[in-house]
Amino acid sequence: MSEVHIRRVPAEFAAEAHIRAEDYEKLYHQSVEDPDAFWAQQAKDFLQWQKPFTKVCEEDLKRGHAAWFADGALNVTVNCIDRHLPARAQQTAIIWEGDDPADSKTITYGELHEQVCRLANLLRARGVKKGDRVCIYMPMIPEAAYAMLACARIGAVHSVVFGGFSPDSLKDRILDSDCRVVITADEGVRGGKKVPLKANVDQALSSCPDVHTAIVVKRTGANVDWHSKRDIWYAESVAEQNAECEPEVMNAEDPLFILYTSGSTGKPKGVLHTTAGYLLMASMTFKYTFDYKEGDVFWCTADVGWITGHSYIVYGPLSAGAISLMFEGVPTYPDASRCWEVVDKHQVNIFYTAPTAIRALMGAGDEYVTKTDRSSLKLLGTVGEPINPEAWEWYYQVVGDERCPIVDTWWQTETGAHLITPLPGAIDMKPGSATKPFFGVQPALLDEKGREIDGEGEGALVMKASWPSMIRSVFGDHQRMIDTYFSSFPGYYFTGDGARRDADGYYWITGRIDDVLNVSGHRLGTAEIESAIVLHDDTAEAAVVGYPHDIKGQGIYAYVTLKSGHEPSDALRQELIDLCVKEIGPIAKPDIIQWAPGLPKTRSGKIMRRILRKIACNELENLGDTSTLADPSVVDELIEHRANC
Ligand code: 6R9
Repeated sequence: MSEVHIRRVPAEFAAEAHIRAEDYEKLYHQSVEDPDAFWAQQAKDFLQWQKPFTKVCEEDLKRGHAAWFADGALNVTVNCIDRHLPARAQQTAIIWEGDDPADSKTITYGELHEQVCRLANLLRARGVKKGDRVCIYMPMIPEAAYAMLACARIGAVHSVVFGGFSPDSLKDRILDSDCRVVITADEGVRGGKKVPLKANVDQALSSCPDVHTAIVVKRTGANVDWHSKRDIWYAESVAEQNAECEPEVMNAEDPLFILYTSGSTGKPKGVLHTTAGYLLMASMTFKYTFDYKEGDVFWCTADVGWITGHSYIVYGPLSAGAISLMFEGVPTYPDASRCWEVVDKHQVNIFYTAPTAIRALMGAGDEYVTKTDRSSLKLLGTVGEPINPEAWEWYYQVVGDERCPIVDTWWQTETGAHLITPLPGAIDMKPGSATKPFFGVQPALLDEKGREIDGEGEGALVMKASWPSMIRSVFGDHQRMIDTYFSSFPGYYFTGDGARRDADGYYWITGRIDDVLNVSGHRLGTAEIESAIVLHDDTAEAAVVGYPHDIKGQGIYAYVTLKSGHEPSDALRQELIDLCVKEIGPIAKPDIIQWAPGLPKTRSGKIMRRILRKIACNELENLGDTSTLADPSVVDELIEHRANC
């Protein structure tokens, strides 16, 4: 391994930080020695309760069970809005920066309160009750946050579906969680292009007869089809509603939201998060990982359709009374200076993005960065995939002028909040390492036999104890949650990632060890893409693997076998790509399709993905044992016709 360049916590930063090295050691120790006392204190400090809790944690990881603060009651929006009003009604809650650099506005906590209450009342008026599911399919506009919070206000469970997903994906998600109401917009705007959200909803809803209401924000004013029994305009309808709305009193363990994510098998799962534990960790990690101080402007570039947007655009920042910047566009539009121009325009102090964006901007050239000022920046963050040290150094030196610590935050949809991350005033950075566990988090590495590895080593990354924002269920299929996360290694939560621990106890995430791809920081199951490809009449079989991609981290490499009598062609290749886009969305577009007369299979018929991965990665010298293959000659054939990448 090349030598690791340790970046020390800058002394000036540490001096002002919420958590310094000695605090981290002490608090971490407390948090794992006496978790109940630690978390009880945090839950009192960070959250406002309508009914205090007397229980802290009940857990039995063997059954995948955890409940936190179970007899307490609170409302998330009281915590994210109402309790800030006495001091911050006039303070900005959300800065919105449109796709067009000329478009921006601010929303104060007072305005946020009014908007959320009006929409919550509208939902109630349309029959939505506590526990009902509401689908949100929106562009990155403030109404997306209002919609999430309006659900939380009345105890409805939101299911945000990323606006880049296709009508088919949207339909599957609406049906799976039985949403009866959809909140959307006429169109979205990203990078100067329009996204036909309402048309996608119309298409999806043609197969969702139980959806009785679609609330439509007018974003572009485009002409859209109208179903007068079902569709209502957002602005007109909320204007008729009362500006006050009594918050529903929620039990700590009542569901807050469902968010679909890809796994190694089958359709995406609806990860279910509950109220108090989720909010506590979103709030706490927001404050400590980003060392957020009163008045700082915080910008997370994620979409609200992903967990990062949930926890670090909406719930974390707003629960802390922070100023959260929401960006509608993309980092390269109008050009690769956009992020830094937005930083200067709104005097952003903390900037949080994905390695794929950093690599893309790095590729565009330093001058896009250096021509901007960026002196407002104090801290930088990354999330979504491992960051290669070269991109880390560029981010540190060119974007942050060697002044801003970088927090490389490891976590998942299922974890709700950061689990392994530097705390910037406390933990020295090593480029490429997510460093150390957050308070209360107890990672372990297991070998193939499921034994814990002590000290330095590499293995499957698991958690030995629950944490407040742990996944509680897979919506509609609790057993699937137990099977996916709690069965491979009984008594542990299994992350699906591999990791290495170095001599200093730092964690280095090595990537997924299951059949999940990470393409530009987006999770995709290989099985989902394969199912889309084999929907085509000409295809017999498909096997999808990842391969290293300079910008995306991983690219999608699909091996496709055609039915006999069908010939490969460029037109067919395009049809298969289009099918993936239609079934899943543009993020699932295969980068490479290799026609495969046969796939390497064991005698029992299992596809040997290990071999396909090596061929895709061009690691041909070390294919491992191929003697168990039913027909070893297919490997030579695949190598001979390997696609160039
Ligand atoms: C938050 C989020 C989760 C998967 C996770 C891992 C990868 C996320 C990472 C990272 C290395 C980091 N991942 N953060 N890998 N370093 N800092 O991305 O959630 O979309 O559910 O993806 O992303 O493989 O298992 P999600």
